[in-house]
Amino acid sequence: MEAAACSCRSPCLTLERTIMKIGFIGLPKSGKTTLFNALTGSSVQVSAFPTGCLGPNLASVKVIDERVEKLSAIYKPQRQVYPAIDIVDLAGVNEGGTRSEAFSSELMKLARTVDALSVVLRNFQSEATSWPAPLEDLEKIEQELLLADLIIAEKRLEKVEVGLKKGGNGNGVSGLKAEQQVLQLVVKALNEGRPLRELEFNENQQVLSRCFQFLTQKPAMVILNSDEASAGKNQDILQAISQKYQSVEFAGQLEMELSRLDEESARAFMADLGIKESAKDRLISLAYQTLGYISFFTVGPDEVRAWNVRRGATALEAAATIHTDLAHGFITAECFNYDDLIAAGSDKEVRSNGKFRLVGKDYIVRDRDILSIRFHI
Ligand SMILES: Nc1nc2c(ncn2[C@@H]2O[C@H](COP(=O)(O)OP(=O)(O)O)[C@@H](O)[C@H]2O)c(=O)[nH]1
Ligand SMILES: [Mg+2]
Repeated sequence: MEAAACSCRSPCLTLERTIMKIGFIGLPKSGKTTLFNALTGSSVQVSAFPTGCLGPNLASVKVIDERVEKLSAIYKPQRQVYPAIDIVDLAGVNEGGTRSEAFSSELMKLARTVDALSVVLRNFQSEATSWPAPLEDLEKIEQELLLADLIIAEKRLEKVEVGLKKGGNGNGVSGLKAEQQVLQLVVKALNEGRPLRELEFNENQQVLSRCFQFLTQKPAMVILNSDEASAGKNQDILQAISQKYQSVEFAGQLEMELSRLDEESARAFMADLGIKESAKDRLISLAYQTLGYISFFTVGPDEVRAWNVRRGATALEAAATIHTDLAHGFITAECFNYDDLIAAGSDKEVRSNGKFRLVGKDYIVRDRDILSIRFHI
């Protein structure tokens, strides 16, 4: 495919497509809304004191992938498309609730719809909060999530067992038995204090368990929200968290202030403070790691676009991500590597260097692959 020159101003259009939804969950006053503002450039009110029942906040952040920019410099496409991440600030649902009722059932219901949870831990003290105890808070949140899943699993198990006693309804027995078996495993693990993401379900069990949108089965990461003075000096806490979770430390308050500056002042401030990457970039890379996503690209004069698939996905799955028709009619995929393209300058050169390949549907896509799917209708 030769790079075609575009006569219009390039790029004409940039689009965003949501690829994942991340829910911020944490005890009241842990700084969820502050971080939400910092990461999404929003200005939702934050408060040291209970603010009553507010709805959850939702915003999208564009994943600015500089590789899309570099590819666009070569292909001069009509439009560039970036992935976007939806961030849900799950706060507000029970804002002001006491610690013993930190999470309402409404909040749990909403949390079930996200792809990954991001637990926000307070590691600062304010006029309305006690001395920070992030590890204790993490344990408390874990307990709440385990309990929320246990209630759902036990309730359903009871119903399934009643159904089985009644002999099921005809050919429904085997389905109920399979469900009973999964739920028994789930209840056992939860009673032992094990989050469901630690269980190794077979494919069928995975499918069954996913129907329940269990919270402890979701990929989870941790944000340690530290005060400015201690940020960067909490290795012991981060070390303890990293036994179980991918984590990152933010100075939320400072990040929110930074996000309100214009780009140039923010850059100067960050340089002064020795901050190399914005909170948004760090959260994005944490989310990719937690969800195990990699990027591949499609290129051409119409569109240069970054896509995401989970690590280990095949060319067929990548094709399905683009469009189901491409997967159904999959013939082969033309494949070359982003780094080879940048080094060579054009895909014509990549071809003549012998770095251009045709791969089959079982090919495991690598991060930075550039794919073009050949398919029939
Ligand atoms: N010192 C300090 N205060 C913070 C930080 N993040 C949030 N706060 C303050 O903590 C209070 C609660 O923050 P908020 O974002 O509303 O918490 P939420 O209830 O989890 O949404 C507010 O007064 C914030 O200004 C931080 O990183 N450092
Ligand atoms: Mg809030």
